[in-house]
Amino acid sequence: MTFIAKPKLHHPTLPQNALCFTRRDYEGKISTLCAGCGHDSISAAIIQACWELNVEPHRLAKLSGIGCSSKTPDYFLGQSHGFNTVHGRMPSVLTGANLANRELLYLGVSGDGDSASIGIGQFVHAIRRGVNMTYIVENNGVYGLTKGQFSATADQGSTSKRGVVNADSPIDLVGLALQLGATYVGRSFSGDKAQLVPLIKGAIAHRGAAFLDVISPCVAFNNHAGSTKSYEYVRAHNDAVNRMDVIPEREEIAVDYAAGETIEVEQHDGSRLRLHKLDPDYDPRNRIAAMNYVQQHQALGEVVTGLLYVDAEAEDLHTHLKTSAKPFNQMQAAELSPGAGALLKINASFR
Ligand SMILES: Cc1ncc(C[n+]2csc(CCOP(=O)(O)OP(=O)(O)O)c2C)c(N)n1
Ligand code: SF4
Ligand SMILES: [Mg+2]
Repeated sequence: MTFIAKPKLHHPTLPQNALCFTRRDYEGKISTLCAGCGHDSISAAIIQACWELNVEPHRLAKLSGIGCSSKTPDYFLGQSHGFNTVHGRMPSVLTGANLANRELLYLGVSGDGDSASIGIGQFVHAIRRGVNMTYIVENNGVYGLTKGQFSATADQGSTSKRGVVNADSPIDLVGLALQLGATYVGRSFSGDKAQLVPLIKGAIAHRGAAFLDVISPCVAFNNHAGSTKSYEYVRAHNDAVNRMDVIPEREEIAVDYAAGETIEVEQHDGSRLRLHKLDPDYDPRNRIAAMNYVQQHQALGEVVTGLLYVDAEAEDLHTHLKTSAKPFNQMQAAELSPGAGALLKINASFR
């Protein structure tokens, strides 16, 4: 993987978070993506979210597949654990890592090609199992790295840079995630940092499968008239249902909206999601209503964004499997291998 290291100089006046880290401490190497690529804005939003949440870099594991989007973990959180897996295989590697050590925060970064084509089987199972993770798809409607072929999320009737019309129906990853039981689902736009940063913070604070579909224009292959994933199209058709603030435990609420204009959702870690309603009828606590709303507005050509669904009482895979709370790397050999007697007992229980 090509990369350029960043100079280590820090300006002494840079603001610090509660851990005395500046934003620079959450950066990675210099990006080699095309200037203007939406993916770089998502990296910046991840850096901002982790800095604001006071995430200890060594407590986070970032995993990805293959693609321009999957290269981005090299460009943020340079002091965190990282695993650039095989094309479409990030979800199973993330699931395995999570089962071995539940004490880390897991961030999966993928592309629409990586997750909606070769990796779709992996994507759906990680979501339906409720793996505790933040899963971000940087969705540009094309395979950017391999020169701009339509991906499975490209809208029917949208055109390629050369004018070829896409005849296939698109896969809507938000609709899939909702149907599969994801317990935190959002959609955003790489060009809307004010919406994206709190969505990422809420996803990291969420326990369970958190999925974010982030429309991220590919300036090299999919930013022309006729594309539905261009900067211009998304700005013109963005239907934001809410705006969110993430309020850490015990912190005062800074902005007060009138009654009826907000919904407050408390998450298991004590943080509160404060949702300012932009559509007065939209309630993100209702999965079926969310599915209907997204489908109806999509049919009108709108791009529905915001926190679309949240289940604050969500459980995760560890709860379902009743796994040990102790990470494998803290167990001694005797705990990891209870011996032949224990195996005989397990075998006997199946007879
Ligand atoms: C097994 C395998 N098949 C195909 C490829 C070729 N390949 C590399 S990236 C890619 C698609 C990437 O698209 P996407 O996930 O949307 O990422 P983007 O570059 O658009 O961010 C493909 C098909 C590969 N690397 N490995
Ligand atoms: S080819 Fe597209 S997705 Fe890849 S870096 Fe360039 S603009 Fe971004
Ligand atoms: Mg893509």
